[in-house]
Amino acid sequence: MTLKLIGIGLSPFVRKVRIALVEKGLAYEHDPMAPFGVSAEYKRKHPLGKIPCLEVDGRPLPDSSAICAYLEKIQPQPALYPSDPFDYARALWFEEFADGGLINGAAPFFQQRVLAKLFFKREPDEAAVEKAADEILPPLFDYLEAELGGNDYLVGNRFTIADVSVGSILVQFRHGRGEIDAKRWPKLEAYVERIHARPSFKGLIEEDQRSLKTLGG
Ligand SMILES: N[C@@H](CCC(=O)N[C@@H](CS)C(=O)NCC(=O)O)C(=O)O
Repeated sequence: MTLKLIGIGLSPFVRKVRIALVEKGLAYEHDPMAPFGVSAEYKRKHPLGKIPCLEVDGRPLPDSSAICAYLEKIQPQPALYPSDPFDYARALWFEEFADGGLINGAAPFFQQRVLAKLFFKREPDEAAVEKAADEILPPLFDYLEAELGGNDYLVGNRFTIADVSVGSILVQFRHGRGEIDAKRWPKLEAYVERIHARPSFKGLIEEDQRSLKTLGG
């Protein structure tokens, strides 16, 4: 079976899939396509024109959540989804929390402070960053702080797709010089340090840093 992942590594959703691939020890080919002005041919694979898309023996499978669920079926160990029914559903919820909420607070940091300059040759809109920092992120960080409680991980106190999803979005935030106030969110800050230090995250974060340097960031 051949796996080919389409999508630039700087995307948090591509990173999420790559972390799952690394954690599971699955070999794959990588086409680092950026999601700007995508071709009609790509839209036949992913009708929303977004990244990532995984090709399995040439068959397209769009969307990071669908892809990660597929990877779990073909390579069940190490498991990224809990077996307990409630924890399983909570892990899925955190995927949605990351994709449908946290990304809206993290993306302005990356878009304004990294992409604006490197790809769009314009100055960052710091007001958009400030709005994300002051209005969007604090209630979401409060929620994560409370959900972590005394645990090292978000669900069932073991590393799951919840941590892959949330952690990958927070890589974006950090690439955009976002900082979690350790006085206000001490558990979240320690959690992000812990998750980002995992070899799967660390290797990809370092790869991002090299790409950003090459691009001139
Ligand atoms: N729910 C999707 C989100 C994918 C997504 O939003 N990808 C962004 C890049 S980070 C994208 O392709 N944006 C281009 C666009 O929306 O046209 C997933 O999990 O795969």
